[in-house]
Amino acid sequence: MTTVISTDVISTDVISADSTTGIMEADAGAVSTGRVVYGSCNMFTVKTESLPPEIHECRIKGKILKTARGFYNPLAPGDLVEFDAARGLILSLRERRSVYTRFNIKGNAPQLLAANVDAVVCLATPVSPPFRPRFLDRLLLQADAAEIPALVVCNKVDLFPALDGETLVAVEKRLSDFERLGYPVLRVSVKTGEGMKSLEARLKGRRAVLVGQSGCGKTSLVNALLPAAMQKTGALNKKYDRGNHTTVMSVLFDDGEAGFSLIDTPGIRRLVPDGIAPGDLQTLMRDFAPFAGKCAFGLSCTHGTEPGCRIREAVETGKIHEDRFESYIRISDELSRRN
Ligand SMILES: Nc1nc2c(ncn2[C@@H]2O[C@H](COP(=O)(O)OP(=O)(O)OP(=O)(O)O)[C@@H](O)[C@H]2O)c(=O)[nH]1
Ligand SMILES: [Mg+2]
Repeated sequence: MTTVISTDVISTDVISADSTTGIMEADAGAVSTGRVVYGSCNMFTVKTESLPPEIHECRIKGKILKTARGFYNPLAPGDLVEFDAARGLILSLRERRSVYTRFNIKGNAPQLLAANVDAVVCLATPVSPPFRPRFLDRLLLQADAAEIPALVVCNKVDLFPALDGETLVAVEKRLSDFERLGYPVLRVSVKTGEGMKSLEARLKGRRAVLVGQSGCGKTSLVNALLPAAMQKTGALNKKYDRGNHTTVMSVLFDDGEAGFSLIDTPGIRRLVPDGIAPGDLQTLMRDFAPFAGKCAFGLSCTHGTEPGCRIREAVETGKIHEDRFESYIRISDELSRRN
């Protein structure tokens, strides 16, 4: 069944395929290989890598394949699958080289946001919606835990003049702290085009997932960088100064010409880290790592009130931003409660 891809996707399902569904083992028929573009419930849109590409809608059913087990949703944009086009069935999932996930509290399982990506673009805004650096800490931590290179993109820099001096200094201080930690930080404006060329250059040859709060401009970025991918963008909800959750499912965009592809995701209000053991947090957070295990109480130090805590000392001497310490405490609490 060949169909035309609709880029104007409207669905109430936020990449929430039924966790009981799985992938049927292959048994017969002409097998093609394709990449998952998007999917909801038990229907996935798969694009072949042939020229010109074909788009097929496929179901998965039957026995759960090992690779799909344990996730809230069995497949994500970016997944490579074998499928039977005639029967519209996904037969098997190729091994993933990376997954960007978050922990889905309701489903009590990791939720796939994107698969087989080479970069995580963590999008932020100085204002509208407000700058939330601790949310960026989580997005970056998740990328580091998944060993996927991450970059911070601060969009809407055309709104910098609207910031009061104090807020501007606080935003710049945090952005330069991310740079100090080794994350590339790009300041861009989809509206004016500022910084967009250098972002494009960074994306060349990569499949990147865009993550960030609702309203920070993920879909606008896709529209600007891959114009063939005409997506809906939403005006900000004026009352709350935050996005309206315009995008409702993750979608892979590849116009075949740009030399890179992008996975747009729905705005995330909160990212609960996935796959991180509580004890690993201090070695995963880049600014904490040099001090990990060096406290008087070694790795068992909680960095609370213990004497000889090297981490608290690093916060006091400015080697760890106090906001990052706050992120650490909150994430550490969450991870401990779950384990
Ligand atoms: N001033 C300004 N506005 C922008 C810029 N980029 C995007 N916007 C606006 O911000 C609003 C939200 O943009 P979207 O692209 O829908 O944001 P999103 O991150 O995809 O939001 P969700 O799909 O809800 O997660 C729209 O009104 C855009 O026109 C920019 O660089 N400057
Ligand atoms: Mg969007």
